[in-house]
Amino acid sequence: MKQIVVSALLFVVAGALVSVAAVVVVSHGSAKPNTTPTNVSSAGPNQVIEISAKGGYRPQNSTAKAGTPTTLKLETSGTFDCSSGLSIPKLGYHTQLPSSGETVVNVPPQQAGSTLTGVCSMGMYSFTIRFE
Ligand SMILES: [Cu+2]
Repeated sequence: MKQIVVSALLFVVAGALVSVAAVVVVSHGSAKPNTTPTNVSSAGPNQVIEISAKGGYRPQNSTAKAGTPTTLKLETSGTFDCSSGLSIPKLGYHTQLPSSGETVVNVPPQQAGSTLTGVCSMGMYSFTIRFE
């Protein structure tokens, strides 16, 4: 009888260890994409930054090169919320993005250490691009 209790306990402990191992593996797996900026690419002398708008902006934070002409591509896909009403105050830019499509904003070269912020029409969603 005692032996059954001991083996049941071991079974529970083993199960807990497997769960911990699974959590460690999963968290390591998801850590990588966050550190690699995949939404900024170069196209000849320009750089292209891609941001999607739907219930907010993704990614919320981007890092791009300073002193480089920049093409900002805003992607919408079935976007019917206020993130389609976009302002980039520093550029004096305001637009209503189509519910689905791609909108290009040409951004002149920015100074190192500066940031560019876009906000939705209600000021509740935003994205920030940092130039380095
Ligand atoms: Cu909003």
